[in-house]
Amino acid sequence: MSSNQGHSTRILIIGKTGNGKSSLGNIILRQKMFAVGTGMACTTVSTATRSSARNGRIIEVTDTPDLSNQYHTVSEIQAEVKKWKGDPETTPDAVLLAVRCDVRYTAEEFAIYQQVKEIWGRDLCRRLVVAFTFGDRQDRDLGEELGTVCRELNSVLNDASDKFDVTSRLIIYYFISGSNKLVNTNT
Ligand SMILES: Nc1nc2c(ncn2[C@@H]2O[C@H](COP(=O)(O)OP(=O)(O)O)[C@@H](O)[C@H]2O)c(=O)[nH]1
Ligand SMILES: [Mg+2]
Repeated sequence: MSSNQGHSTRILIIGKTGNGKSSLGNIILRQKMFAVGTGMACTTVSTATRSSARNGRIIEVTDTPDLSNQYHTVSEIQAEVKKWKGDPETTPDAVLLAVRCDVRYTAEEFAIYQQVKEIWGRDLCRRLVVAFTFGDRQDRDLGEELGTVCRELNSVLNDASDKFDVTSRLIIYYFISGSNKLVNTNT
């Protein structure tokens, strides 16, 4: 990840292949800068950072591969997560965990999230935002849906102090209009 340039906001997107990470990155940047997968193909094979300027602020988005597809040994996973975290000057302001809201959150997804948290450390939680994707396929009200989520997803939402959003646009709005601090975009 490149170094901070004054007002830049760094956003890291993580999660399972097919959960819409690259699409989310493109929404945030408002440009098609990340290749979006089709069918079962997982296009994102390595971490990539793209940026765009908005209201005088640089938004830097890092798209990542699915750790469970791309890496097989614990040390490979540790090295990748440490790369994502960077050093204190370059650590992302927000970590968006892409979770589909139209299908069940799986134990496998939870396990990989826990692994990331263990390597990154507790500091991950204050940067964490659950970015629900596939909102267009969800016909129930999200608030209602969240009342019935599984224990694993509840635990992730707890870690994120209930910072979640369906489109990510609001999150970015707060970043560029506010003081670069993470706030609950749902209030
Ligand atoms: N219906 C719908 N499809 C989506 C959404 N986000 C992504 N997709 C589709 O899901 C597939 C995987 O998306 P991609 O962004 O590559 O996911 P990634 O593997 O997590 O990077 C692509 O066919 C996208 O067009 C969404 O919010 N709604
Ligand atoms: Mg991708």
